[in-house]
Amino acid sequence: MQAEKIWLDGSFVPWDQARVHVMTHALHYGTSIFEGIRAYGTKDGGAAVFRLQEHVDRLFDSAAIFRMEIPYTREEISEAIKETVRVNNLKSCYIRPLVFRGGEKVGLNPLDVPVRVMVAAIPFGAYLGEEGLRKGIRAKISSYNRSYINSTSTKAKIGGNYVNSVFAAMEVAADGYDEAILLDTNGYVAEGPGENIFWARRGKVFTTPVPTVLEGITRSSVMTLCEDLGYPVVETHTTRDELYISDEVWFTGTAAEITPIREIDGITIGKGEAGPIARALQDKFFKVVTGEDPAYEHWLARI
Ligand code: PPE
Repeated sequence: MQAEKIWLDGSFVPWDQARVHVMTHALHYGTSIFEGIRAYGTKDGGAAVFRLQEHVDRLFDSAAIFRMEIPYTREEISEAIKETVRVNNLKSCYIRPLVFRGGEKVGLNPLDVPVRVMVAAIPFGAYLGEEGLRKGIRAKISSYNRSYINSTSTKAKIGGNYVNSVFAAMEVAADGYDEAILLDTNGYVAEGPGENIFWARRGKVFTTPVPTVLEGITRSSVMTLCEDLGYPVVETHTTRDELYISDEVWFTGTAAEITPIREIDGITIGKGEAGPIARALQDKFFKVVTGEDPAYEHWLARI
């Protein structure tokens, strides 16, 4: 996991020199916001960032929620993202912009701590494994709940929020599962540690409503692609047992892309393999992101 250069506070530095002080506020208190973005190699030999504008907009939304002022414009950040892919000679990759309270301070109020910005891009394969992408993964409901809506913020991708995800991920990994599913504080299904969740039952497709989960950009893309395939998606709350008896369940996320779930809590979902809707969605999604579907060219920022 390494690339040549990282964009840090407005210019490129060698990977090894992109360093911070150990007393950095964000390191102690999770006072950062970030994005996860993917670029894909396209069929014409180039590369394109998937839904760049939406990711940059969400980064600025996260900053507003977390009272951080990003010292660059949206255009400058978009350009930095594309340039980071270019200078590292990457095509398919994962891009991580991070905005953090970069000054040294002990004390919780960060409003006087300087904001720093970095963009890294790294080669990246299937988040939950190639086999997981193809055949489906084994998930487990975590005993940790997704943080209550007023504990932090569900709309913002705040570094500190992810401790909740890390607890769930560690717990189910220790039990031998590939990924966690978190319930919300009312006991309804919320999302994965870094993924939204969809399920299909009796020919209808569902996903959880956004107030309790991150408003995923892959989620919204998949909702559109689902509609194209003739399955308008219903946003609703559900219980863990409805997942058990669904025909298909899958995760969506920038990192996870569209990852089928073939087992939950030891119970086989559907036929225990990637189901037909998930497979059709994957097929369409990978065509879209690699520029093979002209109808969705507007989702791509060519590099
Ligand atoms: N929910 C959560 C909690 C979440 O972190 C993500 C993204 C999603 C849903 C899906 O959102 P979107 O990427 O816009 O479709 N998780 C990022 C971080 C993963 C990581 O391990 O780091 C990601 O997929 O990039």
